[in-house]
Amino acid sequence: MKEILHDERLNKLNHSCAHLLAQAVKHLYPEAKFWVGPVIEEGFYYDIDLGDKVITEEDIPLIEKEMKKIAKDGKRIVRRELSLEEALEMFKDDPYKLDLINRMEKDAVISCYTQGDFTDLCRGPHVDTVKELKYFKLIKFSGAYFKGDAKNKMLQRIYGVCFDNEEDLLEYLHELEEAKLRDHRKIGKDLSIFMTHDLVGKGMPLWLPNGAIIRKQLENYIYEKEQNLGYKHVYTPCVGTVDLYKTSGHWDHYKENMFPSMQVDEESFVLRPMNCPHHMLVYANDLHSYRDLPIRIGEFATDFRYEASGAVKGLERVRCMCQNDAHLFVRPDQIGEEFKKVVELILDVYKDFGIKNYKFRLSLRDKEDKEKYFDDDKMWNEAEDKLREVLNDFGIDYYEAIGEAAFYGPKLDVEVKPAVGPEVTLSTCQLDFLLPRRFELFYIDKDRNKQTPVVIHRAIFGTFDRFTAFILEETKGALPLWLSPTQISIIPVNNEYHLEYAESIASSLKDYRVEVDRRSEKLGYKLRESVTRKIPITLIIGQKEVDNNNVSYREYGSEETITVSLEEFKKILQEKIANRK
Ligand code: TSB
Ligand code: ZN
Repeated sequence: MKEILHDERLNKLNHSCAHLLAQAVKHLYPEAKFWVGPVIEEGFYYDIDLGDKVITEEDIPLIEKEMKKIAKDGKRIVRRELSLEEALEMFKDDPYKLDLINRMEKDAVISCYTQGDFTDLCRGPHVDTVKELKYFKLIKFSGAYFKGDAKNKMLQRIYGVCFDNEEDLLEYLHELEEAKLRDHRKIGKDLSIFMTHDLVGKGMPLWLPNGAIIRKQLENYIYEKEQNLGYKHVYTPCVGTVDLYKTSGHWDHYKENMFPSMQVDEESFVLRPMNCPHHMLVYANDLHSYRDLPIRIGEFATDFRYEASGAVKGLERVRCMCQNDAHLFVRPDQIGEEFKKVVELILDVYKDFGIKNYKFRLSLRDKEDKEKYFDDDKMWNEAEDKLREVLNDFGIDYYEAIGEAAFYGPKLDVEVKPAVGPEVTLSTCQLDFLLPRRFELFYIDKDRNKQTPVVIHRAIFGTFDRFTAFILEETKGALPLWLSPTQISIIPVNNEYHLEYAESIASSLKDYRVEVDRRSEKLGYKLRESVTRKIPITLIIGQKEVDNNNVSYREYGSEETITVSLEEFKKILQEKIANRK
């Protein structure tokens, strides 16, 4: 995809196109008032106050038409610098621009740009004339709260993009279409993987039977890996008392991400946003010697987080999620080794799933943000240095991000790019010197003294929700055999003659998720549907197969039909499953 934000020419074009959009909107809706219209990675948008009017699908072509008309007219784009008084006078009837002017630095240069009958407060830079704006498209629209705050008025946001030539625009639009087809929300619906319902609530997906199969397979897969690495799994409640979260520090540092508390008899509960406090208590339930460490407590744990309603997205960003979580309690001398094992596990899992496009991000605290991060420079410096040291020893490429750490410590996040929208974190591995102290955890060292363990928080899939969303997009819904809800579809060519044999094959494939297509539709129709449903293997059973007592199969994505004995077919299946192909 073209770099819009960081390419000087494209940046200017998109910036000017945002003004063109505003001008066209003003022509069509003279009452319109404009907040901000920045250039973003994918083009530009403008946030517009249209009173009670809500932009609809029908408005977009009209606005675009007006934009084309203005562009053709070819007015020059003229910059003018203003004194503060002039600016205040010029925009005196525009509360949004006044807000911007009043928040400008004292000696900032105030400028405006005029094109024909439209003037906007703006820093620039712009192209010389609107004539240069030829290859643009309005992409989408949505509501957006003024200043991103749900307590404020909802404005109308219109997104667009502008290029230098037609070829680039068409290529971009093509990529956009492709991305929409890959969007897990579409695939999730088409393949009946999950649903949402207003009565359940925003960001609270319901996993349908097909989705439940995928999730179970993922659980089995990672459980087996974790068993082999010495993890012990637990089940703990998805609520805790407010006191639990006060002890952990979440109440002070993570409250805005939590659902409000609820009173039951004398206890005040919260839906848990994280599982660490529960696991700390599990650790504290036993006495531990230095020889017992590391202790690795894992859980597939349901959490609830308050995510802004505009941010929730399919399975990728939800308010009710299930983490593939674990907390590793280690001695200080074990941090490096244990951290390395987690990174190895991440790499191992990514290899199994064929995930190649990802970035490691070292997420550090923002020293100024005293509200989010507990105030202990020594502890932070120690934790951040330790992480850097491990990463450098391990030799993995990473970049650093200030202000992205958890409140209790720095972390290594793995970032991936969804089909639509900005990057998200999948796996995470976090170092924590704080919570063990707050819960007064200890182990007995060689000299029989109490020592505080260090905790490593880690989630390999992140959440089953986000991971499933990602895998659906990576595979475009064509999941590998072992993960696929329906693994094999058996199509009798003619029910009258071939159904019985097809059924007998189905019974001998009881270890697999098999469907017999008994409908009296044409073969071509059934085959097409098997492909639409992205079923990995389709068996076609006709007279030849009945006569020779064998099977003919096609794999998803291939036109080739292969005929083998049933025994041979079973071997092929076993091999594919064993290799997680
Ligand atoms: C790893 N206490 C740690 C844990 O022990 C923790 O909760 N870390 S986290 O906040 O980073 O969350 C773990 C993972 O959950 C993230 O890496 C991300 O992949 C996933 N996640 C976070 N928020 C959401 C959400 N709203 N929807 C779906 N997945 C999410
Ligand atoms: Zn944790």
